[in-house]
Amino acid sequence: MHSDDTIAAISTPIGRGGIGIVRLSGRDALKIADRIFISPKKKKISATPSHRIVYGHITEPSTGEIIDEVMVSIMKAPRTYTREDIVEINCHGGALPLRRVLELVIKNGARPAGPGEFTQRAFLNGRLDLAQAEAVLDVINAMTVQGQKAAVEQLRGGLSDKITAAREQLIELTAFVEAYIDFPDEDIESLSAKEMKERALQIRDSLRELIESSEYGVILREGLKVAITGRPNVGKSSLLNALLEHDRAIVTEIPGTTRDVIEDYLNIGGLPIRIMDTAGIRNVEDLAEKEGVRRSLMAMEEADMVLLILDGSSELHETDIELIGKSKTENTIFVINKSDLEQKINPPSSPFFKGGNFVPHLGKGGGGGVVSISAKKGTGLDLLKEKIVGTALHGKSWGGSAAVTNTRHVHSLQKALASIESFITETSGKTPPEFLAVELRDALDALGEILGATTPEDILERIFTKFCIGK
Ligand SMILES: Nc1nc2c(ncn2[C@@H]2O[C@H](COP(=O)(O)OP(=O)(O)OP(=O)(O)O)[C@@H](O)[C@H]2O)c(=O)[nH]1
Ligand SMILES: [Mg+2]
Repeated sequence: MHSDDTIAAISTPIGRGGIGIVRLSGRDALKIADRIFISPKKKKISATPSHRIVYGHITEPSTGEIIDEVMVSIMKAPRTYTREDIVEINCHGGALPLRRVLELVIKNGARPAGPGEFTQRAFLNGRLDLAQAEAVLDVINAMTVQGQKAAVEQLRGGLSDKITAAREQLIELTAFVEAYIDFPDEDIESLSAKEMKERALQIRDSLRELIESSEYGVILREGLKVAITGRPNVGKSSLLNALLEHDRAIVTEIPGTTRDVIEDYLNIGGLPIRIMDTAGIRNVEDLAEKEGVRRSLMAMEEADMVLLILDGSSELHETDIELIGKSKTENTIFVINKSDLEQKINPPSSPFFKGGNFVPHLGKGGGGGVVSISAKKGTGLDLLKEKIVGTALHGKSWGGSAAVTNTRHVHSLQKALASIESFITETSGKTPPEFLAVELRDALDALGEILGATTPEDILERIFTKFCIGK
């Protein structure tokens, strides 16, 4: 059993703001607040009805010193975030008033909350299931409106409802299979093998649909890492600036301008993109540039997608050919820059393509294909953005929302799907019902992990420690 001792934390970001909140939750939250709060009419917090906000002063009881003028929100169990008594002290939003009020509540019996401990209590007390608890953090961390919408829907219980529905279908199916094990010769209401299979197929399809939605869902939540690479002076930094629509990176005509990886965020059609401009790749002696090249190669390795920039106004260089050879076909887009100048290399799709030296090296292009742009004039950028989204989603269309956004959920769904698929194969063979039931139980457990019903302790701990303190 988890404890219901009283935890406290500053729930707003540290810095200067209009207000800042010290939050208390637990058995003694009201009692502790009573010790340090004085209202003009000497009203006790514990005697105030729930879901009210009262005005007064936080006062050091031993000296009578007023620490801050505050509004205190009183929320009594069970209709609260944690299902425990909660008191929120709305202080002035400065580091000192908040820190001193927190110190005072701790001195008077509360203990500092760990990361995500309020939400963990909400989960342990049944206020939220695990998928909903995880969504709380996703709402806070969302990088695009679409990502935030998906998180709010998950917090509302949208995903949980779908998982619960699949679990209920599974439970029903398990009951039939188990009844068959227990009373094989009795004339009980039993589903024929064909009917069992049909039900299992339905469950399989709904799991598949959820897994499919995760293709873009996971990008929505985690963002897509895109590295811009190529040899020096091809226009990598110019492209970064053009995409961001401001001069983020230094651009000069001198090769070797960028030395370090420069990162920024970009929103392309609702997908959050972490875009990285890198040092131009070439053999150099200069130590700083050499390190830059090493980091470029690392960024290229780590990226989900690579934009390999080639300078269309010059012949393919040995380094270009080397980089083309190194690039992974499925996640590289070949970007031919400087289309405003006379072209020496052209993509096969270009009307200017004369079958020059381009074909043998690029062929049909990377998984993302070939796109011709001018970073300087801003032409071709819309097509490039389309290609980035298309490559990220493997050419599938996207409605802008996603039921599954979390890789942990994807893994559990895949486990459940594998079990259901084995069940389907085995119902067609001679597998004894005992074994069939095992497959269904495994699928049930895997889905239970998403909601927190069957999630191991260490995973639970890992989930909540990712939260900020005070949430
Ligand atoms: N005409 C033309 N020039 C361009 C274009 N894009 C970049 N340039 C020029 O090419 C030169 C190099 O551009 P950068 O963006 O610094 O190239 P880079 O690939 O970042 O170079 P390094 O950081 O040295 O690796 C600059 O003089 C740019 O103005 C383009 O589309 N057309
Ligand atoms: Mg550069």
